[in-house]
Amino acid sequence: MAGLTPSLNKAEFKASVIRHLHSTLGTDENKANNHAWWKATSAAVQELVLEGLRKTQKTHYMNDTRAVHYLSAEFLMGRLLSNNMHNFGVFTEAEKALKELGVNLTDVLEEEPDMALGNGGLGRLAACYIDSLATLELPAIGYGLHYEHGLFRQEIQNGEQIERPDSWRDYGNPWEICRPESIQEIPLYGYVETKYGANGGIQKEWHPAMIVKGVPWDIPVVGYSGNTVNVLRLWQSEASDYFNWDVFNAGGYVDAQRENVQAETISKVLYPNDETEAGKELRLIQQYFFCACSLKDIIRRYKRAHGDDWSRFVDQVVIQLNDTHPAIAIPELMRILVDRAELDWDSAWSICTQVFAYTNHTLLPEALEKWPVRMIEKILPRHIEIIYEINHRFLSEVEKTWPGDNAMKAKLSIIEEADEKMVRMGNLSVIGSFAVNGVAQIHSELVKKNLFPEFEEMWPGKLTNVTNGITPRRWLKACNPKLSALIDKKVGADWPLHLNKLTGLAKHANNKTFQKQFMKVKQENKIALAQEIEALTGIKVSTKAIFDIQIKRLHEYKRQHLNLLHILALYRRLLENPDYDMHPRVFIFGAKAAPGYKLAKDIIYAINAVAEKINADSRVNNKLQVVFLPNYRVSLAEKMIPAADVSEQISTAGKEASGTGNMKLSLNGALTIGTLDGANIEIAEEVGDDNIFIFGLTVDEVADLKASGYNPYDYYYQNPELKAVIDWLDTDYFTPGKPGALSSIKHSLLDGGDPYLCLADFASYADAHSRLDAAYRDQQEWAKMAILNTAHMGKFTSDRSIQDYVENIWKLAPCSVK
Ligand code: 9GP
Repeated sequence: MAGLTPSLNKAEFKASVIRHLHSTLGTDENKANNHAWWKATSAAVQELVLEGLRKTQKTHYMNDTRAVHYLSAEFLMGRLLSNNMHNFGVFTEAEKALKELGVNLTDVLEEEPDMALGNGGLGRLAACYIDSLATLELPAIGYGLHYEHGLFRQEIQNGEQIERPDSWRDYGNPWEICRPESIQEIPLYGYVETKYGANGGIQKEWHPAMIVKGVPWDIPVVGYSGNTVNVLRLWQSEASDYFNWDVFNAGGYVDAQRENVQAETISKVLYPNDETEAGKELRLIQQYFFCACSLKDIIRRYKRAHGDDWSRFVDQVVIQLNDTHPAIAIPELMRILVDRAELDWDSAWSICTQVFAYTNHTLLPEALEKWPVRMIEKILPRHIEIIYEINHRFLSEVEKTWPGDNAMKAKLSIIEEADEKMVRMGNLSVIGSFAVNGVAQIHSELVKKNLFPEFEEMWPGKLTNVTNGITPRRWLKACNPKLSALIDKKVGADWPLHLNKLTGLAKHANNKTFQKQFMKVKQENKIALAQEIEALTGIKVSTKAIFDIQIKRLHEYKRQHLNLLHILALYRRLLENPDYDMHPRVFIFGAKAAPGYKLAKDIIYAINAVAEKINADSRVNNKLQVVFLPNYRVSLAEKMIPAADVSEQISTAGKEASGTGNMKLSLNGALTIGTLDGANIEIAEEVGDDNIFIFGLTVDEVADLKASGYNPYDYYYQNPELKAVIDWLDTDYFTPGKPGALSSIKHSLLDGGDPYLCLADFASYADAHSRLDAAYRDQQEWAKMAILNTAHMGKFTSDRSIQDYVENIWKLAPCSVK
């Protein structure tokens, strides 16, 4: 990999920005506002990007490389300008160039809207992975949907979440390139005709009732060092001209218009569900649409080099299914191979099962996708036949393994025989893939033990683990420049490529000067966040306080309400004893709730109500503050994470598949308070038990407690403090004049059975917080622990995750681009 030689010096950069200001934007230095500067700067960087892209594509083509195709319904990219400049090594030169033009780069970067084409962890993981793929010079292409509106913008009004449309492209996007030459046509609905050939063979022909156009938009993905520039190809739906014209000519003006709208609706919005099944027809169409476009694109590229010879397809192509959202690609490839390429079933199936690999991201039953058979029948009539055929052949294998065991067949079948017959996309994904992975060690074990134990028995070795990772370029180098500069001095500047080098910090963990430098950076980051908090909410927080941060989607299993119960307990202790000894603490939240998830929205409302009360109560002596930052997103995370002292990772053990925020916060020197869940377990292994605050029931203890009949009332009656704070929720103390406004939370914790065991873990959580508070009093000791967190995060670079995929699943070779 080449060094980070700036590809533009300051003078060249300045000239390029001015040129774009003049000739791309038609303005000049005197008139330009920050938005124009952002566009001109982006255009200057995009010139480098496109040059890299052209070279990469040519090199890959010349070398006929095997490539991975990462199919994901979500890519949570965030902003690209700063990242692209860092990856090209031109950030500093650009900053200086703009400064000479009287422009502040930080202000310019703020102009860029986040590309929020994802919900949370799964989408952001995909974004980190394509960064690493390019950095490691691996031939790869990301495929997804070009949503017109990404994840909703969250406003908080009177404490409540209000969803507003996200319009990330309203003023154009400087990075994307439309590729009309690669438009695809995608069939939908209609019927299947069976044709009998002269030799007795059967041919199936799908007569679709609708054709939709898939227009590709390419977002270049710049690897760190700038050598390889891969592509993220996102499909936008449009009405197909020819189809529309027919209807129009026949006098169906209104129908023609309706079809336009229907076609364009497909890529209109990202489903804002996280961990919940959408169960909507449009969602299924979205999934099929982007899979079908992507497969056609993959095959087009393959055929360019290999014509109609399918024998090398499995050598050239591997397709990673990011969760079950793209699982419909399996029957789609079968359809192409059997109906169009006229391969026999066994040859086609052999190709399929050597090409697909599937990542499972959740064990939550409500998140495991199922589609009604009748819905697939209606939208994709040929695919349902293929799914039945796959299932039929699979069940005869089950019969061989468990002869006569019909219960087993019912359990493993792709078709769930309920009142409403359903297609189980998880089973389809496992059956159609050659490898299946979970995303953290414990999660992968649970996938084998609880979710797919029979598949593990049938196909030992197919189920495996790849622990998630994060790109250190975005999540340390770019977002925390001060800490990065300090690290550069201690371990050299190449740690973003070799994150294990951070272990070199460990030997300085006891050094008082280094501790001071490390904590000074943290303090400066806290001051910057405090300013942001004030700007966003009007709340002035004390920067001497511990910044305790919980940022993630709002879900009961993530237990923001456990955090809230503990805040209430601290508040109560302070009211009972104004001298109650605790270091001042600011609890900071960022979270979006799925719009239809009532209790999650109630929890947001409760956090805001409690925040308002506590922040206005002088009796707490500035020891306790609570902040809910609206519209949590990638660019806000980049400001919060460097400023965190404490990282809240408090899911019920066994529920969080991995988590990746836990890695980002720890990498930036925050200490984790967390359960033994997901990747927390591996973080604890890396940083050591002395440098993390673990609490709560383990996975096995959770299972035992549930099996023995968990009763939250036992904990409620046994712990007077817990009882008091839960009862508080029933009063109008936090919602004057509106008694009962927070009662739904109490109800879910008691009569609702407390499905995520908040009450069972409360005492242990509160105890861990007391330990944490005591530890913070010893600033040297705390600094040491924080340094050791950063030092031991090497394992969690997404480069390592990608390397694991490459070696164990994809079998890819890097291709160096000169
Ligand atoms: O909930 C998991 C989260 O734990 C994990 O870190 C992330 C990336 O693997 O995926 C999340 N799952 C989903 O978003 C939906 O299955």
